[in-house]
Amino acid sequence: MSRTLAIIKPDAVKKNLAGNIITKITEAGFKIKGLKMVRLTKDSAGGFYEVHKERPFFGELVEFMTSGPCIPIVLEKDNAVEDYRKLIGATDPAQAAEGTIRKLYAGSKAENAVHGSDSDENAAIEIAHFFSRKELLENYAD
Ligand code: 3AN
Repeated sequence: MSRTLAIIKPDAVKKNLAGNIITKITEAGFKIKGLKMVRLTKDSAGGFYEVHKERPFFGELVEFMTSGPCIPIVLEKDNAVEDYRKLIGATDPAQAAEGTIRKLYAGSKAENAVHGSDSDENAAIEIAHFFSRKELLENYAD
């Protein structure tokens, strides 16, 4: 079993798509191990996307991620990182495969409905950004 961090981004929360997206995720065999709704501050969003700090779209990305609440979710499954990225599709919804979450629900490359960790190492860092050890241990008592 491995874990990944999903985020339902502010555009999808605003469009009331959280339920549809969670259904797609659980139907694909992922177990939810942590979930909360948060409004990111600029510092928190900037820290989360630190790797993109030098990219031209960084300011826009932080602006968007702080524009409304988002829903970080810890997911567990065999091969979670890769399987979840397959489920969400390409960064640009125009390039995303049919049936993927971004093809169905994303509006643009910038406002693309969901986030997914890109490696096991980053998944651990990103999960720790939103969830304390205690929150996750409590969820493991099932
Ligand atoms: P992914 O989310 O598919 O891993 P990354 O890591 O390349 O994609 O980009 C992180 C986030 O930055 C994306 N989810 C998107 O919101 C934003 N982003 C990426 N490329 C662009 C772009 N060209 N213009 C605006 N925003 C972008």
